[in-house]
Amino acid sequence: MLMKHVLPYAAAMAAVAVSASAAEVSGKVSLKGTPPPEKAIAALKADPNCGKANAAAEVKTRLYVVGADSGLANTLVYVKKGLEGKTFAPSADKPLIDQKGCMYEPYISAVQAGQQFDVKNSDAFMHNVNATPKAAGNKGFNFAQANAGQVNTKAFDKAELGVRFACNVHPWMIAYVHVLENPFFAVTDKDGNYTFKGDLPDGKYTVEAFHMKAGAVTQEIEVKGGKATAAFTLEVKAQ
Ligand SMILES: [Cu+2]
Repeated sequence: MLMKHVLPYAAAMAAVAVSASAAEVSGKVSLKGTPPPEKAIAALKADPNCGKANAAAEVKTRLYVVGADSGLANTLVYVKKGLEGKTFAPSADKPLIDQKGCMYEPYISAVQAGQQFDVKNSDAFMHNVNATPKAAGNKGFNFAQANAGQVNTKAFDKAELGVRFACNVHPWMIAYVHVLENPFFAVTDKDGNYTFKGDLPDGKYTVEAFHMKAGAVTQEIEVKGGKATAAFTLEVKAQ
């Protein structure tokens, strides 16, 4: 008698939980064409602090980082259309933008509008963090981090692709932070793979793959039973 009532209820709750929170969109971004070779950053090596911090390493630009099977790293993949009128509370996760060996790590990152992120100096000398968003409602900032381990927490209020971060002490230090309206986004890993998960309802969406150098391409996807996969190809742009 008891079992008869309890089991169907438990099964129904499990089904609800699956459809409401376990959507997963994944795939790979590939690069077509041969990118120009990345350049060694001579000014970094010439700087006393930064040269010492990278004594053993060759440090290069990261304009096109390509991994296994032409997979393109550092590409933002995000739901661009299909969620109009819906709002999503920003994640409580705080991504880290680090300054290590006179380079920003990661080079490309992504947050939701309103989501806090940490900016850290892991070097034992000063950097300054000069962020220059362009979208109305986004405030820029420029502060120094003099000591190793210093962390400042920031957020941007409005969606904007490619907010530029620079260090004026070390002009080669550049990073970009993408700010998205919804939480359904990811940045590709070293081999061009991406996955984003969350409370994305079944349905049709326009998803965009966006790379700072190779540009953008969009694709219509359908999330069915909480799943979708989408592969993207971007092309090397003429310099
Ligand atoms: Cu610096």
